[in-house]
Amino acid sequence: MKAYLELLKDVLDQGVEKGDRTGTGTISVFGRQMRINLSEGFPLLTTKKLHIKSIVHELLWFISGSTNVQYLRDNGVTIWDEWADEDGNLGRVYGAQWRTWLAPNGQVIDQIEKLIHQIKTNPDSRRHLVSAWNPAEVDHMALPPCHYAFQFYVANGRLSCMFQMRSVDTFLGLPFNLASYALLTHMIAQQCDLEVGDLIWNGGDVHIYQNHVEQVNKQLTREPQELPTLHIKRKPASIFDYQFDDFEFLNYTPLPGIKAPIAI
Ligand code: U5P
Repeated sequence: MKAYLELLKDVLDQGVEKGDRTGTGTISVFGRQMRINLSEGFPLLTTKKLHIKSIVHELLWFISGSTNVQYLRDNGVTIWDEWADEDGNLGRVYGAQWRTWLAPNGQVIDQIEKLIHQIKTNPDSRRHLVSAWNPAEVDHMALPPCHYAFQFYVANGRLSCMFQMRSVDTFLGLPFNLASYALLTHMIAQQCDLEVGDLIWNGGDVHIYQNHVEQVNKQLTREPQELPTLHIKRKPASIFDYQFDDFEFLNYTPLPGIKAPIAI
């Protein structure tokens, strides 16, 4: 994950001071890419400890199609709490767009089911794409999608994933997002009998919040450790049948966590 540390440095060095919706203030650059070879290890940050539980539960929750925080709360995951209404609802966020995109003719489109079917039956297709950015519903979401689209690619028996983020909280958000899409790629590869290839991240407004600069500088003094590996204990019947306990992260020995305030 040297690439991640280089990105932090790049934003600090090249970034401009920019105001933002939360009023916190950021240092920001526009347009960056990172490529991670998933066969070299699972990209969980090692220069600070990540809360793996939140990453796994959030992804299972997206895939389930749910847009209510109850499942997350039941599992001790609080990352979406700030945005939920009093009933725990978030509106038409990720789960809704991934699983129940509403077409004008009344059809309900399950993008995830379609995606897996396509990868299995027509791996060379250049249309392995899921979009969470739905202009018709973006005003009905507690938070418009930050990671708004992803595409898969199959070559030489390997599955690669490229995902797009319009807005990137490089210190707090990005490590989570990278791990989440890496996990999704491993799951889909398993379902489609493929090996994992590359994970490619594209960022639009890539920023470091002003109140994360001290933490970033601390992280930049740290040496990356060896990456962990992911072990999936069984092959569930479909992408919709994974459970939290199916995943084991072996040899994750990160340096201690670094606390930072989240901008809401
Ligand atoms: N954010 C992420 N990753 C996520 C969700 C949110 O980095 O998965 C961050 C965005 O980068 C931004 C904030 O800092 O949350 C959302 O604010 P806005 O871009 O909608 O104004």
